[in-house]
This record gives sequence, structure tokens and C-alpha cells, in this order.
Amino acid sequence: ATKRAELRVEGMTCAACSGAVTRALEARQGVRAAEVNLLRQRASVDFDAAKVSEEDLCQLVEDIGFDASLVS
Ligand code: 9UX
Repeated sequence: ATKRAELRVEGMTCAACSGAVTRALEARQGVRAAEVNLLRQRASVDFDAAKVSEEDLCQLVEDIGFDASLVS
């Protein structure tokens, strides 16, 4: 089943940061789409809950150097 997660992503300061977060999320197996809003410091992610979890999504954003937490 497809779910949507809203993440707070802190530390993005330019469009290349938000682009890197988008690419990292979309490269993950199970992620269908990701939209990252630089000014709002948020990411909306559509994902297959059978393949990836909210915690995995936060962890992968953290792995590329940003703070991430689940909003909903
Ligand atoms: Mo922009 Mo972000 O020059 O890690 S890529 S600050």
C-alpha cells in the first residue's frame, strides 16, 4: 500500500541541498515520489510501506547530512 509521510528536514540552505534530498529519497527502493520544499523545510514522500518505513526515510536524509524528523 502507498503511504505518504511528511518530514521536517532541517539544515537545507540552498536549492542544491533540497535537490540532493529529493534525489536521495527518490533513489530509495520503495519511494514512489518525493517533493522537497526548501523554504518550508519539509519533504512529502509517497512510498510503499511494504518496502520502506518512515524511520528509513528519516535515516537516509540524516545520512546525507541533514536533520530529519517525522511530522506525520
Ligand atoms: Mo548549497 Mo547545501 O551551496 O548542503 S548544496 S548549501
